Amino acid sequence: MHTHGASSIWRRLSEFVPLDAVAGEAPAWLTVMQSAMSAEVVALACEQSRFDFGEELASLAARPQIEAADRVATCLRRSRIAAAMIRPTRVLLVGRQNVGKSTLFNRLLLRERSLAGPLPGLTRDAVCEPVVLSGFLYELVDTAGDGAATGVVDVDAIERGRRLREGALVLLVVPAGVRLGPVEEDLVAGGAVLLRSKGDLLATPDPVEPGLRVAAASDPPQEVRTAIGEALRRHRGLAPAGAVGGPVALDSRQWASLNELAHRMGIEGDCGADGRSA
Ligand SMILES: Nc1nc2c(ncn2[C@@H]2O[C@H](COP(=O)(O)OP(=O)(O)OP(=O)(O)O)[C@@H](O)[C@H]2O)c(=O)[nH]1
Ligand SMILES: [Mg+2]
Repeated sequence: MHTHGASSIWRRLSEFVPLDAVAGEAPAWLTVMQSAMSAEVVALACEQSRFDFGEELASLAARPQIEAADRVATCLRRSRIAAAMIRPTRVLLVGRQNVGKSTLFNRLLLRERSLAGPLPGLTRDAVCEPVVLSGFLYELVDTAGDGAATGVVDVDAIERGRRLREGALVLLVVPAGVRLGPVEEDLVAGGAVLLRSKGDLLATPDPVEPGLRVAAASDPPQEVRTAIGEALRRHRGLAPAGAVGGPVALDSRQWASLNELAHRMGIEGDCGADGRSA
């Protein structure tokens, strides 16, 4: 929200969030609100402005472990949802040349960022852009297609694309009706999300073909965004984005305290200090 210094709007905002709490060091929820890229993150920041995370942890630490363990586990679960909203997870669009990766990339960004067209090997180097899908933040990467390196295709770019896959979520793009090759089978076995592109080209779509089917070139962009956002969310086992119903860790300091408490209680705190899921 841009208030452009309009004091009346700023005063109205205080009805939703306690702006008088802003004196001194900026609280974590305010930093989150200032950099919010989606309505879901604003809802989360508003909700968190009403909790005191430090107090919550202190009260949990003071309870007998048997009582506190459940609440710490719940706090971790909620904190992971919050982390996925405010810290980007890298998602790579991977697949053979000409399968429609860049077309899909542009639809998800709602602008023509990557060059797309019928010539195979058009994308020669990775292009990264932030995008919010279903309320969760991603760093979306359009990569050079896998295929025979010809004079047109830059082998180094293909290699750079492969390196970017380390630790990233892979969205494997295979046209509808096309059988998966061994490389693609391996990617799916390794946890890639399978996406069937060019769904409009199949006269009679196979209802049992695995993978989410889209026609990025012709489907309304919002439908494509929702379908892919929800597929990623389900794949990651995340509850819907937005307010989470209780205090959560929002920055690296809060995450470190939460992980330390979880560790002391013998609970799996599988998030790093930066809030990323392991
Ligand atoms: N019919 C149809 N054509 C599509 C669709 N999506 C992409 N295409 C076409 O497929 C061709 C290749 O699209 P790109 O998005 O450039 O494919 P790419 O996978 O990025 O290709 P490389 O960069 O070579 O790896 C273009 O002519 C697109 O218009 C679709 O949903 N339906
Ligand atoms: Mg491309």
